[in-house]
Amino acid sequence: MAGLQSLSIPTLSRRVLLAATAVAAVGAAKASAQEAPAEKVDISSLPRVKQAMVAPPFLPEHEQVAVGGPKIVEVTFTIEEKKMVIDEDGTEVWALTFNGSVPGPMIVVHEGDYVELTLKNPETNLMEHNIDFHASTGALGGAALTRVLPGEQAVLRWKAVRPGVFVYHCAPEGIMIPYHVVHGMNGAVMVLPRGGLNDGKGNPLKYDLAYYIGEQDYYIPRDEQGAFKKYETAGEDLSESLDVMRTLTPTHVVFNGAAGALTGDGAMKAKVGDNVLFIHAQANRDTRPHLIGGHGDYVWTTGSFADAPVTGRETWFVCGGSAGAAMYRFRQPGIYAYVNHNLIEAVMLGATAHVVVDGEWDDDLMMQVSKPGPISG
Ligand SMILES: [Cu+2]
Repeated sequence: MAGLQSLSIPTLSRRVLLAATAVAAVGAAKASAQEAPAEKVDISSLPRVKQAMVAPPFLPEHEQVAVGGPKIVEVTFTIEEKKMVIDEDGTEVWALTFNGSVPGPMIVVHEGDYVELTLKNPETNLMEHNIDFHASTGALGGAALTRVLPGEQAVLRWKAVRPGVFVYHCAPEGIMIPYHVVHGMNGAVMVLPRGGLNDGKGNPLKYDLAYYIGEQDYYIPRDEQGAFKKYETAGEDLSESLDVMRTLTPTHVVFNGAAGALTGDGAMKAKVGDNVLFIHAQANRDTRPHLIGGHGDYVWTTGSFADAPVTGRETWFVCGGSAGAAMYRFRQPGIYAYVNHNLIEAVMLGATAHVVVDGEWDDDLMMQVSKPGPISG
């Protein structure tokens, strides 16, 4: 532990982060001058609901259109430092996780609701952790208020004032910020408009299914022979990991924690006619989702539901440190590959998922006019 602590850069990084916060505070003051003063809310009068977290690629049970007024949505994350296998060759990482999954579970609320998170860091863990919610406002996204050592817990409440899909991640201090993020400690929140999604022209958009894809870049150290190294405990890879991270060249780019996690038995499922919402989060690195054989009918490429979605996209951009959402109604059955369309990352580094779609084939949309055979003319 002493070794881990001494490698952080507390003073410098805190100054940089606090300076950034001060700039943000000035911006916020300017913006609020143009807005109506916020109504005082009596928190104690709001109903409380517990949201049970589920592992990705699934979303917790939720309504698309809010029922009733604002609520306090209570969620619990238990931090787990755990060894995970991340590819078919048995490559390992000591993942730092919220609730044991990479990415962490998705939280779904409506604009105007409050998220009340209990963050538990069991004493069996070795490191300090916290959480920065990009959807929240103030205190480094909550990171300054949620620093928990092993054996501690903290409770953070924040108001969901911006509709959209947003990343959250651990952000302890200095070098530990990227280290924790590239060891899996990130996830996403969806803040739905109270009336549900819409096309920006007043027409509601409902999904039949929703899936949550967390893209993770890993930087696994190699030994002299070029084989990926294995370690006995979480954090033991720190200095070697930092050397690989400095190259900015990931050894793995995967969906839901491991290459192949969303293929085969883990593949996403849908039927022809289903309107499927795909939420794609990347806490650290730019990406470009593409559904091979399909499209993005409606795409919130920046993740903001305050903006109208763009339509009819082939590939969309999700910038590092954000989440994006895309909706597609499946027209044909079959196995679709959902990829990061840097195809080197998709095929060689692991960023491929599958969607298995049942239903009737439509010859009008596509047919094989003749099978491959000898050239006849
Ligand atoms: Cu952490």
